[in-house]
Amino acid sequence: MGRLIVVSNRVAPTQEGRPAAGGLAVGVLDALKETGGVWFGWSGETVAEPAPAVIEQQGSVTYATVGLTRRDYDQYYKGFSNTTLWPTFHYRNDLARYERQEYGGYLRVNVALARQLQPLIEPDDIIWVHDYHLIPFARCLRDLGVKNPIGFFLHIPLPVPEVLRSVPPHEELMKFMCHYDVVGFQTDADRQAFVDYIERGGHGNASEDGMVHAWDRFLKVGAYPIGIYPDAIAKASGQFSDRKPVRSLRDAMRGRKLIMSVDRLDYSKGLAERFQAFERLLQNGPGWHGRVSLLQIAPPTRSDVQTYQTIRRNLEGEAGRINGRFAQLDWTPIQYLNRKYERNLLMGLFRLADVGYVAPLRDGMNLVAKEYVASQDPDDPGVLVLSQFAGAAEQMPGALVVNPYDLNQTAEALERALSMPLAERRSRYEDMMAGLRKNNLSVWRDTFLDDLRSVATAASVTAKARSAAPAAGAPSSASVPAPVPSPAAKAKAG
Ligand code: ADQ
Repeated sequence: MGRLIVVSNRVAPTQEGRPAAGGLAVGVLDALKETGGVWFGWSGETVAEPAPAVIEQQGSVTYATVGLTRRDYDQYYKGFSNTTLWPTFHYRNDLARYERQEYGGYLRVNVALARQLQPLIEPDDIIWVHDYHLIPFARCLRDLGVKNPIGFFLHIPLPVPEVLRSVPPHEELMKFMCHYDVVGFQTDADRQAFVDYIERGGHGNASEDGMVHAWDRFLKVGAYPIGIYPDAIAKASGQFSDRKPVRSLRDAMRGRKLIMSVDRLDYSKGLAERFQAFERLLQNGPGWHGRVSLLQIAPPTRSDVQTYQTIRRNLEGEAGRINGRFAQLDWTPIQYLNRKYERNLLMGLFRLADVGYVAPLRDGMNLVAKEYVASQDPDDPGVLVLSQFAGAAEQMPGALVVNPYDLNQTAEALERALSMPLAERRSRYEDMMAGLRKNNLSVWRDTFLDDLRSVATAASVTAKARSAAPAAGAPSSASVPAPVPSPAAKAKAG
């Protein structure tokens, strides 16, 4: 069996134990360590001149990283990826900006990265590309003659067609997506948004078995919700629950209840609304004054993008305002920390919290929701309050699901979570743990890769059959993948 090559914008820090804030990094590294393989992408450094990939072997994983020039970084990463795609895909068109030059940079970097990867690819490898930075990547590899199976997984939501169409090159982007053999989304709603775009736009159609035929391409499209390893997290949280920082927090709580939130500092995470719903809890329930605190951990990311600077200032203002309104000499309602924590320690902190408060305005999945549940003490578990707009809500029936825009409803859910009897907490926890075990991270990886292998095998069988009997004609059903000439080969043939 060939190697797995994972391609993502950013290759995570390779030193063990270093905090990796970001769900993709956490999910991909865990998945890759088990199978072994190559992880290719940006090193996180900016360089004066492009240089060949730096190769580093660590255990079963080969890291191949490249630097980006300042211009590439500005146009591809900061520009089109994070100022056009990220906000729009999270339904924040109001924060999105489109610049044609930045889109040009996005395409240029995809081509350059594909050129850097191509010499490292062996004939039996399968290639798994991740996330919105790299939508055109399969097309770029095909242009270079790469024939290997290539799959794509989108970690963030895909918006409905009306919203997607606000990105000027939307059609080209969706066409690029169709150059993959398998395209995976976090939820069925995201998968449906893609199918709707294709079908309502008259670009093609989908069949019952998940195959899509569009722009002369056949591909498999499905929902592959990302998971975690709940038992490993449960073990780590138990082991770390006695570490010094966890003990200090426990002592500082002095018997008060703890609501905890952990997110990258991002406007999609709904942090201001979260603070305001907590404020509503205190406003409507004076009995909670001095008896409950909210701990919000939110390390800054993308700090050089303007909207991220604005949100940071706003949140500091909100936390200060709410604390000023309610704080007592010996009680600060909101503790707001802008830092990363070592992963296992974070799980130990989760175990201490009575409520896991995960209320993004939009989120592809949200791993924190899953990690919080897995970190709980089975004999005395906390309660998850979860936004209906996180992909995780499709999968976590034991959570108290809220609309984060409804501050009263969210405050009521917090109140209910804080007061929930043990028997109900246990039963909700057990339901969710069963689901987390059933759909763990290996299931995510293996289901996706099995689909990628079988679609690729079916395509090559069809290709062989066709070349053996050219008169046999086109496949009789849309569910049979057709062989796909690369755009370069097509151009030659045409
Ligand atoms: P993110 O938007 O980064 O991921 P999320 O899924 O919550 O969101 O993952 C964050 C990860 O970073 C978690 O594993 C968390 O423990 C870790 N983390 C966060 N803050 C941290 C801190 N202060 N210190 C240490 N670790 C921290 C994207 C999509 C999500 C999708 C994931 C995975 O936006 O919707 O769930 O990819 O597909």
